[in-house]
Amino acid sequence: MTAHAPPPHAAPNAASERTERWWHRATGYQVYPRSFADSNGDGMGDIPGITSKLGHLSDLGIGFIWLSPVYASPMIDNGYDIADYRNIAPEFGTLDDMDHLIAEARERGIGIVMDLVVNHSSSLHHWFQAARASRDCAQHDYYIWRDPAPDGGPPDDARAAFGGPAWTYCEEVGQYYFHFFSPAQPDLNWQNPALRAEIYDMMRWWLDRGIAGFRMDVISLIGKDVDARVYEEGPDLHPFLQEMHREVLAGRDVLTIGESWSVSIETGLLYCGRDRDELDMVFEFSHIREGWHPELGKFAPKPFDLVAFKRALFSWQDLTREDGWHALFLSNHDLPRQVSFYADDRAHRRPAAKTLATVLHLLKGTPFVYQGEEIGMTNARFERIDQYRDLETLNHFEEQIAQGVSPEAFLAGANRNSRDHSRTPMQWNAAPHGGFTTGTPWIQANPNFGEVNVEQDMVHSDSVFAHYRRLIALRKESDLVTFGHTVQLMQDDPDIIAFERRLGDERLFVIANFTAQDRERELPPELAGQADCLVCSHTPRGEIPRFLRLVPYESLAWKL
Ligand code: TEU
Ligand code: CA
Repeated sequence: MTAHAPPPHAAPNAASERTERWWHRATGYQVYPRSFADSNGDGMGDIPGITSKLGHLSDLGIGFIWLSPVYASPMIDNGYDIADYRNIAPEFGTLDDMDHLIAEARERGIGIVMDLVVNHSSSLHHWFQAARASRDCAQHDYYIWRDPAPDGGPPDDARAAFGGPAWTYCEEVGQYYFHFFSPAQPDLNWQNPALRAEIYDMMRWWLDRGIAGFRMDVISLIGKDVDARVYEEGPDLHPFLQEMHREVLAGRDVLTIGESWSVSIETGLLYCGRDRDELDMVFEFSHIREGWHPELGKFAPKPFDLVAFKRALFSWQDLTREDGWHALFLSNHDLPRQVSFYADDRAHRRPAAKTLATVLHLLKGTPFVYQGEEIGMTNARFERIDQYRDLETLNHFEEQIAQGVSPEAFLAGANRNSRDHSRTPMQWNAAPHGGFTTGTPWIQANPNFGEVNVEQDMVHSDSVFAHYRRLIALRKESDLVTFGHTVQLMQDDPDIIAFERRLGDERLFVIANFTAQDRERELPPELAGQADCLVCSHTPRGEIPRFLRLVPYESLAWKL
């Protein structure tokens, strides 16, 4: 058992028939290492930088860090292309730095959840270097190879997620290899038992170093059948996850979160149902995809539809009412800044940032905060494509310009939804580059760092950080917030999110105005009356009125 884990005891919610686990009351915090804190002035965030900021994270009250990849990597996809699973990228530090971070975090009751990227490796991994040199080595079959089509072309016309074909030819062996992402990220062949054994061994090696669990990158791809052109949630996904549980996770009090872009309410409990012995929770994206254009994708965003967003979000609250568990998030390193995407990052930035938090943190599940979200960091608004760094944005730019999209139209989409908005340096103070580095950052800082930064936020009476701290503390104290079930109200209201949480005879009522105008709503008569205002974005209100008038982006939560 890890030091940060309190002893398990029975959950107060009899309906769940589940033992309480340490992560039920914990809030996660995602660190994107290259953009968090640079300790040596080379412009690149690093592990000693993270260790130096643990005070900030323990003030916030988080229970664990999800650390995006820090392993040895050529960084074609910023570390989601791993060349050595048992080593640290030199620009981020050493294994000793990592052990030190694990120990220092544990001192503060914070676990470290590592990113596990095992759908693919880097093409520079020694397995792939051997595999591409000869068909006769054991590692050749660690990857997915197929013979050319009769005309010499690729086996089929599958496209890669970052643009171009999903198959790349390799002269030395006269075959094509499959890569769901870039050619520098060849997919591992999970059908090979020796490969699976290597992965399990590596996972045990990390757990034995004292980490608190894994976030599993695109885990729903590992059971794929490329010949049937089934990639997501393929036939072997759940057998492999069960095997991984038996071989690695059983008997260890650690947290596992799987990332899946395909999981639905039909398949959700297959991953995290009580009797499945697979994962603890999944990152699912139905609410995120609601903000994307249905045909043209993320770089052609459509106006935000709150009703559709609520439908997606609350369908998972319903799904996990009796079984399973929900990973709650609006932001990560692949997504734009939430206050810019869902609300207002100018006139109403602080209240909007708080109100997004009020809603997410008062739902049932384990909430995740992405670095900088706790001070309301915003999208960057780049003017030129050369200010972007992300291969997804750059490759799609090339493809779409070739297809006749205008650069201005593409940039407008990228300024709304590129992955780089979440990757600009963390804004600590008003020093150059937001205090992230004394050198030149690998990607330019958001020019608003003078106004939006940790130091500034803390002195403000209207602090976003203080609001997050309050919400995170409330989850630790309150069984109602942790285990209560969720009942949505005002489903069809295009401007308001409202819901109740219920546990025994305790009730929490949450309401939020998602517009930049005042909104008045009549509330159900049984809610009106004296209540305890636990959370508010503006000023507390002593009782719940029959007719509630909310100012722009105001949110409130009362305990009845
Ligand atoms: O992302 C999964 C994934 O499918 C992304 O390509 C996603 O569709 C895209 O970012 C949305 O714009 C994971 C990691 O989170 C991401 O950073 C990696 O690039 C990707 O896997 C490959 O490892
Ligand atoms: Ca550095």
